[in-house]
Amino acid sequence: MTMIQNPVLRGFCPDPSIIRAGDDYYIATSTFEWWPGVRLFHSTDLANWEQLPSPIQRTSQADLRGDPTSGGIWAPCLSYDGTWYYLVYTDVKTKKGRFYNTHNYVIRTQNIRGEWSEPVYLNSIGFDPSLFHDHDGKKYLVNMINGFKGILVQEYDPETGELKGERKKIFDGTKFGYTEGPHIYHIGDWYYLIVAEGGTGYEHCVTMARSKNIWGPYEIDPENPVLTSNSADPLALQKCGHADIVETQNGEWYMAHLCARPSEAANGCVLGRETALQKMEWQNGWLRLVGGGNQARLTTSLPAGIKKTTAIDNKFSDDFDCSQLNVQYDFPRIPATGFADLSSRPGWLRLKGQESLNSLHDVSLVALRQQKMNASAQTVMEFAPEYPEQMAGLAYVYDALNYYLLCKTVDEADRAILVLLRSDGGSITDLTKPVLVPEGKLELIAVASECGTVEFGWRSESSEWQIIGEIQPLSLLTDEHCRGFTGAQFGMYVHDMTGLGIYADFDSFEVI
Ligand code: 6LW
Repeated sequence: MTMIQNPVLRGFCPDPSIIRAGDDYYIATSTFEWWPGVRLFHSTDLANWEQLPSPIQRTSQADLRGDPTSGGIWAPCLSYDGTWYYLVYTDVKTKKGRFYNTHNYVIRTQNIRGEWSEPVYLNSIGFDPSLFHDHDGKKYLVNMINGFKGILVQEYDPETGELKGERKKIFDGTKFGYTEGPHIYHIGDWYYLIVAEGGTGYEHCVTMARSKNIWGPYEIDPENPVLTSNSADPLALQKCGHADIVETQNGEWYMAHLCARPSEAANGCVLGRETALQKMEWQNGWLRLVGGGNQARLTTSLPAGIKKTTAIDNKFSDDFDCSQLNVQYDFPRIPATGFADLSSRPGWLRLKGQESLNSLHDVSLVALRQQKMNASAQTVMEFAPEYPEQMAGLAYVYDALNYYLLCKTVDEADRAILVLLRSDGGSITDLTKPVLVPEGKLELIAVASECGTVEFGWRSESSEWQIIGEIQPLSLLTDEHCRGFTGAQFGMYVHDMTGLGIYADFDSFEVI
């Protein structure tokens, strides 16, 4: 690989924020209502990225219980002042209608792989906060104002943890509108303001403005947008926008930005919004794509003078012979500590049943984001339900309202059965007649395809695979259908609506 292949972070990794600390690069992206709310990745060559533990580890840092679908943590901003790493983030409590409740917090650490602080509340006036560290040591909070009313700046005092002094709107946005995702940089004589505009859909773009003074006035880049998508090419990255920039140790510049790879067959984005990188250069005091134009590319040049690492295999296979859950998993709204256990039955993941998947509170689901259209998820499970209100199996899910469930339960006559359900916007349909299944281990599989479909199957120990139900459309699990910001995920799931807290045991989970 002689180029960086985009997207660098595949499947459900939107709104990237990028920093460099010495020879190390980090990107933070958000997971919305999915705990832990923020994904953190590390790289030394910008091409290969490894996921690290999230800065958010405790519910005192983010309480996502009850958050709406695609609410929760939006667009975190990672920054580094040479001593402290900071993460500012919004917890979106409501986003319907006109009233957005968007609480902004900051946490910090001196060891990015270690423990982060308790949060300090900042404001709630708009989302996409970022922290800007000026050369003179001053720090500023920058955020959009709800209702897309412009970009707000206020000084932040790291000693007291409080915002102080004047609160000033420094920018109204450009003609592209929906101004959000602001970042300020002090480069040379200029303060550069980079924002996302056009809305986080197919019109998304990155625009720029500059000023000699942080408080403005800001002069708009005459060639905006700096980055956008080639909507005429179905194979090109789409929805490109929401960006952050980083300078390499050798003085080159890269832009990390949001992108998407819609599937025509699925009628939208199953993989959600993702993260890409573009090599940039300065021309007459403005930032431009290397090679010209403003359309995001599927490949971009590697950084000069940096040794390339070997590619990380993105096949996922977990046999639960471990003491901690893999950092790549996420869980709806709550950490897994209360319902997942690796010690009761060594080599197995034991999940305790709680509420059903359409709850916004306590759901037992261990999920992994889908990174490519041709993907299959497989698990081996043991589960002995006693009531029809108890169910466990394989979930293929977008959010609390949109999902497929292939689950074992019992019928009213106490017979063990497999059911295949679809929830579309919260309304649930049986996709097949219940299938009687034997005692013991069950293997469950979901096979998604770039043809825009998913097919489910099962087998018991030593028997042949059997298809269950008809082929189903993937359009159910798209950003467009769900009106969501996340992406499709596969997961291991159990619910117990009796409140008895039955558990299901999983011996393996694989997504290839
Ligand atoms: C994100 C913001 C946005 O915070 O959507 O439409 C939000 N734009 O930049 C969720 O990704």
